[in-house]
Amino acid sequence: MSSELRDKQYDVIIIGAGFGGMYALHRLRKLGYRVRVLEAADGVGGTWYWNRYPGARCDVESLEYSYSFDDDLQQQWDWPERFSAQPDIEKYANHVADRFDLRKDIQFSTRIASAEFDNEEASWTIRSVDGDTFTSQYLVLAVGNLSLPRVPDFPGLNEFKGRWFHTGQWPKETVDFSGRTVGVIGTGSSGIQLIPIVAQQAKHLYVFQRTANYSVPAMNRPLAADVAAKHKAQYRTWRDNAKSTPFGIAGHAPPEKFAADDEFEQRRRLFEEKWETGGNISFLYAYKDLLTNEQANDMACDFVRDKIRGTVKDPSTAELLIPNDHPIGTKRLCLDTNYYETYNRDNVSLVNVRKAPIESVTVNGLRTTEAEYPLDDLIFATGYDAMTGAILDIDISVKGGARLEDAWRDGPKTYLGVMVNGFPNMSIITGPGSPSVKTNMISAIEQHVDWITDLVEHMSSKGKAKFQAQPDAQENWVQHVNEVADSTLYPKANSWYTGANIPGKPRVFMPYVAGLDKYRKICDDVAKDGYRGVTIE
Ligand code: N01
Repeated sequence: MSSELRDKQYDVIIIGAGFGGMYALHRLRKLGYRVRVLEAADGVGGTWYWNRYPGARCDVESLEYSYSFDDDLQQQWDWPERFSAQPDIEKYANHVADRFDLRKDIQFSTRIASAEFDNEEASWTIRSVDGDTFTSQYLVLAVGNLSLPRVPDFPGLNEFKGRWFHTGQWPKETVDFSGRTVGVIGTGSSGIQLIPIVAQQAKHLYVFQRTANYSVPAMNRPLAADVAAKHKAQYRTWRDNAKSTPFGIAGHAPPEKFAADDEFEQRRRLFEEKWETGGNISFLYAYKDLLTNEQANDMACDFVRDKIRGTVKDPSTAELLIPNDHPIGTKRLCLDTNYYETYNRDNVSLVNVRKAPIESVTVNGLRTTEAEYPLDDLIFATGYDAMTGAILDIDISVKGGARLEDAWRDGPKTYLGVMVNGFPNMSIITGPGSPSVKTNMISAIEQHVDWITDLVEHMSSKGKAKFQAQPDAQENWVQHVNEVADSTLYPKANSWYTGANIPGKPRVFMPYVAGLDKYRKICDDVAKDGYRGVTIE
């Protein structure tokens, strides 16, 4: 065997150098495993590497949306703002990579095309699109939940003579929109953050909206030194408390009252207080039944609708911005700074592409069934093939056996969101069927990586070669995930949580919404029971 080939044999291959892949590398390497991370980008950060669009900012407060595994790191790192912007989060990811000397085990600019498991050898063979080959006993997919951007299939995009961008693949160079006529398609979290910033530069901004979305103010501000110091003095307690909450966030106490416990005026006061506090968790924590009881949810919707009417001066624009097709919070509740206010600017027009759908991109702009809009620049804030897209973008198979794409033809099936029957020694960080996107992602990542690392250690200590989910354990888990979702209002929205944003994608509710606290307990119990539901051989 050539030394080059030998060098490419590892205990663990991790795909992705975002927050999941970086922590998995750190943990597994510290235990003595030979680990290699393969990353398509030329830098670390995952979603925070790619999402450089103007206004990109986290919707979880930075003192909580950060690693908890190292005390010195959390004490020494200073966040400049309450909700950090993309450049600061990317800076943090780079700091972590340098501080823990991660780069030497990350191969950048390496996009993976396929991964095949050989049952005889108990090993994975992983191939890059450039033809590099790697082998490993274990494969860890840390590819992210929102990392396969989706550009709708409008005819004519190739002929467009202006510039076009997708929020999730934003260029590194600053893009200047001064003096230009710009179109934005999409009013999800990305569009809602980007629109107020682009509006300040553009000569004119057209927002092409198909579905109105709920948004609440971030009330972002610089993080005062005394606030950070107070938090840091109790950091361990904060982190421990976060573990026993559904969202993996300690800063907001779970609500105790039902919406109907309060009279109209009391409720309005509470919603107002939450609105002024800022943040989506704050708002959704107004009452304990906002996401389970339609009447309670309607009360919160009405409050936000009145806020929109009170902010947007033109009544017909306000009505168009008012969501009416889903309960609040059943799609990711957007967090904004001056989103609704932006529609009071003379240089911003809201175009209803529900009523007159987009037909095509033209040489000079965008055509709907009603009009053509001349544009210099077109921005797609059109989202992602979420949760399964980046996994299935890799051709994952077992030699002489199944392909993951076939196994998931009717929707993803996992055990605990972590592993898949028929695909041994493969684990997913924050996969479908885990709390993932319904929590503070970094809390979810740390829990997953720790659990997977413990499983690998368990295998090593017993001299075992392979693990995989048992079929009945997986079926039961999928059923449980669905039952929990069905006990809430989440399935009432056509959201990317269900795959509804991708034409032809099976409709399955993908995240586990019982809460990270309950999920953590289940995973701990499974491990204590000798990895119940997992075949280890
Ligand atoms: O994507 P989305 P996103 N014609 O899928 C529209 C996270 N995130 O990138 O609803 C016209 O939510 C589509 O319209 P409709 C967060 O979890 C977090 O904004 O399908 N319009 C919708 O308005 C978030 O949920 C942060 O009718 C079309 C928009 O495009 C997730 O990422 C920041 C269309 C897509 O919205 C994804 O958010 C940013 C078409 N053919 C993102 N196709 C923070 O941390 C699509 N649309 C704050």
